[in-house]
Amino acid sequence: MFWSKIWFFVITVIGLGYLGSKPAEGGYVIVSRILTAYYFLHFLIVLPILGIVETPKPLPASITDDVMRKAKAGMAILVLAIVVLSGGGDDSNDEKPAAQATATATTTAAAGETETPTGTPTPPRKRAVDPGPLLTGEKVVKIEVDKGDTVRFRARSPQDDEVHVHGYNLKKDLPADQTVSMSFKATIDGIFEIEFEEQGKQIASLRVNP
Ligand SMILES: [Cu+2]
Repeated sequence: MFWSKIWFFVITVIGLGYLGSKPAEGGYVIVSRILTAYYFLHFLIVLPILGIVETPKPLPASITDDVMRKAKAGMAILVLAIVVLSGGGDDSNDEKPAAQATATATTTAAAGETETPTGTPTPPRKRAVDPGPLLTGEKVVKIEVDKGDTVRFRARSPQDDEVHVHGYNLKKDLPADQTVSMSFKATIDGIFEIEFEEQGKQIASLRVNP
């Protein structure tokens, strides 16, 4: 009883919304008046009367029972919907997982090959060497090592230049916009300038501790 009234009310509200966008003339006005009357009727008369005349459903044994029963029904509908949707989908959906599975299988196999140690005992894999700071000349980078260590850095310049490590008197060509790596053993202790030779710009300060 109540639910049928609810739908009447919903239709009334939607109808009023629609009519509100129409010009206030002719049939629109008449229908609007009827719907408006029903709108107020719903609150002022229908609802109070419903409270008196309608017979409530029997109380469930417990709230949990009732909720669980509805939840189960909801789950059944959800499962059904998923089955229908997945079954009704286009074929590309079916192919994707297969392709993925193949890809996964291949990568796993590939990974397996590289990971599997070969017959000869291999030394533990060395950690990737830190290529050192990237020197661009924006600021003078401080590099500090102990004597005997390896000095590593990279340099990059927007124009052709040459990297010059003073003291060690090492030079390396630096083509424009190319990152050039340098590494050498720190055999002389002291503080040395590293610069873009052509630009006469210091890019790093190398400190070799004795
Ligand atoms: Cu120089």
